[in-house]
Amino acid sequence: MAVNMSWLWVLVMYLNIKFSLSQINVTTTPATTPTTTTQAVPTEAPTPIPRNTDLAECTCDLTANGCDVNCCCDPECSDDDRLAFSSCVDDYNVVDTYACVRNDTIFIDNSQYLVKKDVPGLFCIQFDNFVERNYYTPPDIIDTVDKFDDYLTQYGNIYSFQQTDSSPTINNDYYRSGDPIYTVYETNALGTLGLPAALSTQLCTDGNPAAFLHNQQEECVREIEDLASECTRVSALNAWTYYEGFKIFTSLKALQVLQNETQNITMTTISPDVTAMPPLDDELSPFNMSYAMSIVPEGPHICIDDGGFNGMCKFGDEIPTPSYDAVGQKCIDAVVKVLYKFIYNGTTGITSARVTFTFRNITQQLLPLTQNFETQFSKENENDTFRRSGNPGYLPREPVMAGFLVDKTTDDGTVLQAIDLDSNRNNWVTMVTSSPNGECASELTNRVPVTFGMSMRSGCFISVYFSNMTEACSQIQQMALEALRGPNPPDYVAVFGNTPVESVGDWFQILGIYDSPPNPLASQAPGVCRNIITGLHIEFIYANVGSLANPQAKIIGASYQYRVQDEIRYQCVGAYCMPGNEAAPQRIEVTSSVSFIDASTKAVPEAGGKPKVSARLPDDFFYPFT
Ligand SMILES: *[C@@H]1O[C@H](CO)[C@@H](O)[C@H](O)[C@H]1NC(C)=O
Ligand SMILES: *[C@@H]1O[C@H](CO)[C@@H](O)[C@H](O)[C@H]1NC(C)=O
Ligand SMILES: *[C@@H]1O[C@H](CO)[C@@H](O)[C@H](O)[C@H]1NC(C)=O
Ligand SMILES: *[C@@H]1O[C@H](CO)[C@@H](O)[C@H](O)[C@H]1NC(C)=O
Ligand SMILES: *[C@@H]1O[C@H](CO)[C@@H](O)[C@H](O)[C@H]1NC(C)=O
Ligand SMILES: *[C@@H]1O[C@H](CO)[C@@H](O)[C@H](O)[C@H]1NC(C)=O
Ligand SMILES: *[C@@H]1O[C@H](CO)[C@@H](O)[C@H](O)[C@H]1NC(C)=O
Ligand SMILES: *[C@@H]1O[C@H](CO)[C@@H](O)[C@H](O)[C@H]1NC(C)=O
Ligand SMILES: CC(=O)N[C@H]1CO[C@H](CO)[C@@H](O)[C@@H]1O
Repeated sequence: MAVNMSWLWVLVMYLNIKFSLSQINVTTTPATTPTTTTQAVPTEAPTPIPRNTDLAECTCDLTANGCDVNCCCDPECSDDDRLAFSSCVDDYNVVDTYACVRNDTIFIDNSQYLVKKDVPGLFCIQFDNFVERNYYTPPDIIDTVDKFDDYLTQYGNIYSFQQTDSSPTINNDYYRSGDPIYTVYETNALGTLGLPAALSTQLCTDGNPAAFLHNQQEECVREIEDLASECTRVSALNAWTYYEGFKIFTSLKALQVLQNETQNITMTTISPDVTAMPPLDDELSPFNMSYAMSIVPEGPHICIDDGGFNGMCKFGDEIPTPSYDAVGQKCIDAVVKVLYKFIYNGTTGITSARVTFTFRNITQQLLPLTQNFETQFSKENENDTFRRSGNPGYLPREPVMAGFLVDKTTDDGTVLQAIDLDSNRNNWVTMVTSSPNGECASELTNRVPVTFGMSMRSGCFISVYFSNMTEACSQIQQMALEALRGPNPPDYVAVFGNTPVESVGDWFQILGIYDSPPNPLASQAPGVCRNIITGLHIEFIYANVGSLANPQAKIIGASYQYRVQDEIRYQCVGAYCMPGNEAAPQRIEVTSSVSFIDASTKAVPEAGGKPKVSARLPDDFFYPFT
C-alpha cells in the first residue's frame, strides 16, 4: 500500500512539473534562414499565419458574393435558401481546451487550473496552457529548388485521397440539393431529367439523373458504327431530344398536387430515347400544370468546325436536327455538348431553365464520339460570383489556383502588382489529355484541370514522320512542350483556396516552369532526335495549418520537372522500311503526372520526460502525457 501511495505522488509531482515546464515560451527556430534567391519574388510580404489559432471559420463558404448550397454558416444565404438545403455541411469541430486524464490516477490536484469532474471517470483540467499541442506549426513558403528537394526527401511519397458524396433524398414540398429534377412528358408520363454520364464504362448511361443545385460535368462516349444510317436515327445526336416534348417541374409541389388529385402517376426512368406519343386532351394534365416549365434553347450555340475550332453557329435560334451528307460522308449538326443552365430561388424552386448546345459535323474519324453534358445552377439575382477552392484551406478536388503576376497602373500613375487569374477555373493548372484517337489535344478546352489532392497521370501521342525527324526536331520539341504545359501556362500559385488576387505576397512562383528546354539535336543518323522533352512531373507540397481538429491545407511549394529523353528514333520495322514508306506516321508518347505531398509539421511535442514507474499500468495510463 505504501508503495502504491508513493508512485501516485510521483505522478502528481510529474504533472506539476509538466505544467510549469510548458509555461516556458516555446520558440521554434525557423527551419531555414531566409535565403536570397534570383527568383522574381513579389515585393509584398506573405500574410503571416497566426500561431495556435483555429483558421476554420466557415470552410464551406466557397462562393464569393453568392450563397453556397448546404453551407448554413454562409452569410450570403437567406433563411429561405437554407430550407432548400438537404443538410448543413459546416461540420467543423470545436477546439477542446480541456486536458483530461482518468480520474482514478489522480488524488491531489496541485495545479492552479480549474478542474472539471463531470466527464465520467475522467479528470479534466479546463485550460490547456500547452496550446501548441492542438495546432499545426505554420510552414514556410518553399522558394528555392534546394528547399523543395529537402521537403521532398522528408515528406515525399505520401498521398492523401478523400471523397465526399451524398445520396439524394426526396422531400415532399420543395426541391432540396441533390434531389432529381422531375420531368413530365407530353404523354403525361413522369420522369427525371437525365444527365448522360460514364458510370461503369466510358459509354453514356442516359438514366443518370441530374441533381438539383449540384453543378455536374459529365463526359461519355457514344458507340456509333454506321454513321450513314445512325446519324438521323440515334436520338442522342439530335439536339431536340434534350428539350423538346417534355417540361421540368419547377417545384416538388407539383407532385403533391398530383398526389392529392389521386392521379395515377407512372414514374418511368426517362432516357432521351422516349418516343413521343400524341398528347392527351386534358386541360388539367400534369403537362399543362403551372409548375411545368419548358427548357428553352438559348444561344449563342457553339459550332466546332472541321479544324476543331469553336465558333458561333450561323443559324440563330433555329435548332437544327442532324442530317447525313452522303457526299462529304459526315453527319451534319450532331450534338457534342449539352449545357443546362438553371436559375433557382430558395424554396420557390427553379425559376428559369435554358439549354445551350455545341454542334459538330461528325466524320468517321471522330468516332467513337465523345459527348459532354453539364448542369449549372445559379441563384436568382446573383451575379459577379467567384468560386473559391477552399476557405481558407484547399479542399480536395478543387482546382489549384494559379495566375500571372502583372503590373497594374492605377489612375494616379502608381504601379501595383496583382495576380491575373483566368475567370475559367478549369484553365488554371492544367494537364494534357488525349483526344479519343489518342493524339495530344493542344486546345485549352481539352485539358484537365489539376485539382487539389488528386494525384494523377495522363498521356497522349504526337505523330511524327521520318522527314520531320531529321528536319524538324525543334518543332517536335515545341509540340511536346506545348502539349505538356499547355498554351500560356500561369506560374503563380495561391497558398490558400481563398487567396485574393491583390495579396500578391500570398502567391508564389512555380519552380522550374519556364526552365528553358535543352537544345534538341538532330543526330547524324537519319530519323533520330536527341534531347527531347517527353514528360512532365508536377509536384505540389502542402501542409496543414491551424488546429488539429480543423486542418486547413496550405500549398507551400510547387515544381515542374521535365523529363528529357536522350534519343527518340523513328523505328523502321519490316515492310515499313521499303522505300517510299517513310511517310507512315509514328507515335511518340508524352506523359505528364501530378502529385501532392503532405508536409504537415507535427504539433510541438510536449515537454517533460516519462517518469519511471515499475508498477504495471494500462497503456493509456498517462494519456495525454506520453
Ligand atoms: C513569453 O512571451 C510573452 C509574450 O510574448 C512575454 O511577455 C513573456 O515574457 C515570455 N516569457 C518568457 C519566459 O520568455
Ligand atoms: C472517478 O469517476 C467515477 C465516475 O464518475 C466516480 O465514481 C469516482 O468517484 C471518481 N473518482 C475520483 C477519485 O474522483
Ligand atoms: C394536399 O392535401 C392536403 C390534405 O388534403 C392539404 O393539406 C395540402 O395542402 C394539399 N397539398 C397541395 C399541394 O395541394
Ligand atoms: C393506376 O394504373 C394501373 C394500371 O394502369 C391500374 O391498375 C390502377 O388501378 C390505377 N390506379 C388508380 C388509383 O387509378
Ligand atoms: C395542354 O393544353 C392545351 C390547350 O390549352 C391542349 O391543346 C393540350 O393538348 C394540353 N396538353 C396536354 C398534355 O394535356
Ligand atoms: C457542316 O457542314 C455543312 C455542310 O457541308 C456546312 O454548311 C457547315 O458550315 C458545317 N458546319 C461546321 C460547324 O463546320
Ligand atoms: C425569390 O424568393 C423570395 C423569397 O422567398 C421571394 O420574395 C421572391 O419573390 C422570389 N423571386 C422569384 C423571382 O420568384
Ligand atoms: C446583376 O447585373 C446586372 C447587370 O449586368 C445589374 O443590373 C444588377 O444590378 C446585378 N445584380 C446584382 C444583385 O448585383
Ligand atoms: C511538325 C511537323 O513538321 N510536322 C510535319 C511532318 O511531316 C508531315 C508530312 O510529311 C507534315 O504533314 C507535318 O506537318
